[in-house]
Amino acid sequence: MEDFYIIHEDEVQEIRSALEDSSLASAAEKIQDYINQLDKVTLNVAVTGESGSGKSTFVNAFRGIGDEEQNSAPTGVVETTMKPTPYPHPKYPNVQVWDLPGLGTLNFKADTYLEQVDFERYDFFIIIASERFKASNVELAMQIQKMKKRFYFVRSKIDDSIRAEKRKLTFDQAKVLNQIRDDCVKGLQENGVESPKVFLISSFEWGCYDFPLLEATMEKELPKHKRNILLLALPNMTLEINQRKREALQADIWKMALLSGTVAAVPIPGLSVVVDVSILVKEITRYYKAFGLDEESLQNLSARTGVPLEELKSGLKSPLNKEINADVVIKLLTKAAGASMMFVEYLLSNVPVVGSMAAGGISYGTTYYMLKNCLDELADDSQRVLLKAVKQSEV
Ligand SMILES: Nc1nc2c(ncn2[C@@H]2O[C@H](COP(=O)(O)OP(=O)(O)OP(=O)(O)O)[C@@H](O)[C@H]2O)c(=O)[nH]1
Ligand SMILES: [Mg+2]
Repeated sequence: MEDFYIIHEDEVQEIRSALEDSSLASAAEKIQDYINQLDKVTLNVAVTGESGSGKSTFVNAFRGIGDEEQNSAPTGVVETTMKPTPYPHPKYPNVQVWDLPGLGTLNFKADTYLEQVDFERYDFFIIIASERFKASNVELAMQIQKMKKRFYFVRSKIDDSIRAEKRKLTFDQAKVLNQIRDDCVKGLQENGVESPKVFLISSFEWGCYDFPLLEATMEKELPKHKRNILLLALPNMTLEINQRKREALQADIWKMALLSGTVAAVPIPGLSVVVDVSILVKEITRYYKAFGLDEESLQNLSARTGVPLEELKSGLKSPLNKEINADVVIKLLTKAAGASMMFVEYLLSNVPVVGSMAAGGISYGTTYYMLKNCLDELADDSQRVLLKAVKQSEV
């Protein structure tokens, strides 16, 4: 059987323990709680650093939008922000990126600065410098540490530094990046940070340099229940993020299949499937949102990469890009019912507890199979769009 059909062992264990220790109804209730919580998880990211270092530009890039849109943080030669300003993510409003006043603006003293910006509120801090890190950056980092919060040193505007160095005949990108990194690390060490890590990024070339590493590090260091929201909210700028989004969403499929087959499930005429279609519509919409396939996200991607919108859209193959509603889901279930027989058999033999479920293993298997197909279709579309964006903008 293809890999496609195989459920991961962890997942089988999770399904077993959800169903074996309790009734189907209470397993469904637990899943419902989990889903309700998903909607409530908040993430507050603080962006700080010297004036002009690129804080506001970073805030916008983080949310996948440009610098000149309606809800963008103002960038460039503008009056510096005097108080912490929240910028909600356009699609995940529970994710807020806070543009903090630059160090130096509030008559900065590291100990009072954190009080002034309400440090308790943030999950972690990004400290940005566009040159070497100064003593004030370090002082702030130490205070943040004392408050038991995390921070990341980010050296911005790497594209600028690379462009300047490119004029030299002996240009070697890896070498230049190492020099910048070493210089930042040295500056931090001189100010008393023991083994500093510095991420080199460009807010204009979000998928390049150390951004993927920064993303992976932030995610790893967040508490478990906050990891997915960070991952799903991030702009789809690298194949790696795309793949990890796919995995994170896939890990929820069994829960959605189980839930949709219990609480408010009704028989679908002509099918041996009992399901609550609205849960499935919501879940597939969640995929669509996470992969940035909507018009607005594609427009933003086009603006950022300079690849024409139509060119990006030519990567969209799934009919789900046109509409996701109850009729569409019922059609997909009908299709899946015909094609999922082998999968259902596999499922029943590997996860026997599913077979004894009140709503029946067939319903569960069909729904699982259908969601997995939708997820793969949308993830593949998003991957194709991303490859077009990357390929063309590099030329
Ligand atoms: N090339 C390049 N320019 C950048 C980058 N990030 C910011 N800039 C530019 O640097 C300038 C200052 O950026 P802002 O984001 O406004 O900086 P800020 O830290 O918010 O500034 P204040 O709010 O005044 O403290 C703007 O002209 C940006 O376009 C980057 O990654 N690459
Ligand atoms: Mg600013």
